[in-house]
Parts: sequence; C-alpha cells; structure tokens
Amino acid sequence: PTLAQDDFLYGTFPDGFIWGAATAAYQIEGAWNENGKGENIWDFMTHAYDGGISDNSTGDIAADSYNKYLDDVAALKETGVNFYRFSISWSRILPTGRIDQINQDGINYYNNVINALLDNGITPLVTLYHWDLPQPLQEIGGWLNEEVVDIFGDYANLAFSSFGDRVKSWITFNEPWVQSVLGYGYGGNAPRIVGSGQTDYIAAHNQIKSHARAWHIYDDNYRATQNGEIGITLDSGWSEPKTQSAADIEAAERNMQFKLGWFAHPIFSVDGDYPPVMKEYVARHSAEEGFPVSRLPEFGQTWVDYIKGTSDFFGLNHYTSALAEYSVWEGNWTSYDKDQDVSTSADPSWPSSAAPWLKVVPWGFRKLVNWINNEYNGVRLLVTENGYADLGEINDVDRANYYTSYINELMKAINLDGCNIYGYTAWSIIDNFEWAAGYSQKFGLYSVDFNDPARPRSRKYSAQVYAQIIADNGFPAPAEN
Ligand code: GBH
Repeated sequence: PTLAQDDFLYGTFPDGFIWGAATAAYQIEGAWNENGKGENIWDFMTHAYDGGISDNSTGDIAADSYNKYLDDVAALKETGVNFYRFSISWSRILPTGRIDQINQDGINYYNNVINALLDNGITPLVTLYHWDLPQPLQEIGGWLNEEVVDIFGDYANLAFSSFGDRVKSWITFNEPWVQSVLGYGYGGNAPRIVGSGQTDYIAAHNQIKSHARAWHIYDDNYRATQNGEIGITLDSGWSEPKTQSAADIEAAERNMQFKLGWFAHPIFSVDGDYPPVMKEYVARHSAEEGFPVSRLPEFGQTWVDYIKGTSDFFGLNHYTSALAEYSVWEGNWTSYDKDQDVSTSADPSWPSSAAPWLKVVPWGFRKLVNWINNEYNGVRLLVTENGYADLGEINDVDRANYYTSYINELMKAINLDGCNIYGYTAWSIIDNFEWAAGYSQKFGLYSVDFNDPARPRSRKYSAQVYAQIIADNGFPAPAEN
C-alpha cells in the first residue's frame, strides 16, 4: 500500500525527536476491584442498569493490563518507542480518592510498570487524570465541588513522592474538554451529568484550578530534586471555515477559542484567563436568556495569576477536523455549542473510520499545530495522542496510511513551517475499552483478543509501519540507483 498523496514530503524529523505510544488506566487495566482498588465513576457508570455503553460492555477486565503489563512493555519495545504514555488509576492508589487511605498494592503495581519500562529503555510519561474520578468524590459533586482541587493536589503529591524519582514527565489532566463537555454537559461520558452551558463550565473551571495546583506542588516541592517536567494534555480538532465569508472565518476561529482556547488561554497565553471572545459570547447569551450573570465562572485575578504559565509543555491530542460555519441556535435553553453561534460538519469527501466522529484529514493536523504555535508564542509542543479507529483487523492498511499521512503533515509543520514540536505519540499501543463505544471500535497497533480470557496480543500491520517510521526518524528519501 502506498500513500496516495501527491504532496508527500521525504525527510526526517530533527535529531532527538521522541516517539511514543499511549494508553489510559480504565481502558486497559481491568482488575477493577482487585487488591484494594476503589470504585471510580466509569466502574459505577458501566455497572449501572443502563450503563450507556454501545455494546453494554465494561472495563472490568479490559485488556487485563493489570496482570499483563509485561506484554504491553514487550509490544512497546518491539515498536521501538522512546516513551510510553500511560495513566494512573486514582482509585487504585487511593480507594476513597483521599490521602488518608493509601493502597500499597496500587503503588506496587505502578512501581512494577515503571521499573519494567526503565529496564527496557522506555521512558515513562505519566498522566494523573484520564477521566476516572474515584466514585466517593463524585458523591460530593465531583468536579463541580471546588474541594476536589485540594484533594487532587494531595493525590498528585502522592504520585510525585512515590514515583518521581523515576518518572520525569507528568501530565496532570487528559482532555479536560471531554471530561467537562461530555461528562458534565451532554452526559454521554461518566459521570453522566446533563447541564450543557452550565455544569460543563463549572467542571472545567475546577479542573483548570486543579491542574494549576498540581503544577505548583511539583514546582515548589519536587522540581529542584527530581528535575522533571509537568504539563497538560488538551484535545483539539482543526476547525476549517466552511466558506470564505467573513462570518464563517470568524466562526471557525471562535470555535477554536471555545474548544482549545477555553483551557489553553488560561494556561499558555500572555494574559491568562479565558479567551476574551468566549467571555463575551457566554456573557451575551446568558443575558439574552435572562441569567443575572454570565454562566461562565470568573477566576478573579489571584487565580488568573496562579494558573498562568503552569505548564512546561503543551500536550496535544488530535484526531480529526471539521468545517465550521456561522449559525445562530434558536430557543431559550443553554448549551455550550449554542453559546458559540457556530455549527460544525464534515466534508463528505473526507474518508471515514469506524468512529463516526473521526474523518481522515491529514492537512488539518498541520494547520492546527501552526495555529497553536502562533497563538501561544512557539510553545514547546508534544503530540500526546493521534490515531485511527477500525473494527480490529490485523492487516490494518487504513490505520497505517493514517499514521503515515498524519505524521508526514507533522513533519512539514516542523521542517517547513518551523513549529516547535519535540515528540509524537500514537494512540494506542493496544486495542482497549473505547469509552461509550465499548469494544466496538479499535485503535490499537496491537490487537487484543477480548474473547480469550488470556487476552493475547497480536501485532498488526500498522505496528510494523510505525516501527519503521521510528527507526527512520521519519521518511528518508529512497536511495537512488
Ligand atoms: C481521546 O479522545 C481519548 O483521550 C482516548 O482515551 C480515546 O480512546 C481516544 O481519544 C479515541 O477516542 O462520540 O460524537 O460524542 C479524543 C477526543 C472527544 C474523540 C470525544 C471522541 C466523542 C465524540 N474525543 N469524541 S461523540
């Protein structure tokens, strides 16, 4: 299979560019109640009578990485990655979510994973929060309760003190947009709270504060001795104006500010705080709907200053793009999308995948990282996820082509456009529990047989292609003969 793109660029990534692959605890570990682990919001949701999962599955066993992590390490080694991005299950080390009850077995488990990685020459990159809040903290309101900011800080502190002698790269939150908009707005993800345009903004507010709290704890107490770095991972598609009308061009930019700027502007911009256009639009819609104040919470100057600058790198998850157009949503109801005066759609010509939301638009990746580079002053960027959904075939040519074309666009952004990007992460090293889609969509470079209790892994074609890209550090021109 060759890349059917005439704009393919031969070349290699800069020396020292790092390559990785990723997973998240709830999606792979299983062992949901073993050896002292507490219940989290995904355990709770998937066990509910209507768990909201398309194939009625759970992550109770998932890929059983709690028991089979050495298989994962072997797959990572075979792929030749420099680093492995995985997440800690908060309730595995703190069953109640709080610091007064530490589960030593959970600490041991992550020690084993970290040590196995290091023994194999693979650097750990650890995410503290990939959507799996301990259920007891949900019972006090979860991310709607500002008390969780301090509780998250305690958890982060435990992670730094337990693992920071060996873990030198940390991510506080994975995709707070998803946790906020899907978990606390539209309600398709745990904890399934519905309140778009209200509770999603509050959940985001407390996650941003929690992120900053963890960064300051690291900066104050660990950086000097552990010499690591700590950042956040934000997800974003690229929003392309549907037409070249001024209204659509502005709508696409506004959509970027509402999606990525919502979280990035407080942390990475010179001024801090939410994007001005977002404050303006939510305030105006709130007033039109009869709210006495804006539904978007305010940080106040003390928090603005506390949050600003709290990331040592910009972690980016990117999968797809959309067309954005100016559009006013009628009616007296609140929603995060309505607040933007934007509608999005996919171009019918874009190839699809097994995930309805994921269209293959490689050039959008290059535009997105350029947008970030311009918007946030050449910030050091690490791609922390990128990948493709299919039904699980071993000869996964479409995934291999997705990786080749997206990574090629990333290389153009570095070598032709001068973007400051230092690494790339494939999602995912293995097939896993794809949240509300259960096991119906697969993202792995390695297949997992979920019908076999032993959960055997098998290498897919895409893993060979990715391994070759890593070995070559890109796409060197074929030798002439
Ligand atoms: C990432 O999110 C996650 O970090 C990772 O855990 C996940 O496995 C991976 O993507 C693949 O999905 O079904 O219309 O409600 C990427 C951003 C945002 C993409 C939510 C899917 C659901 C759209 N995701 N979106 S919809």
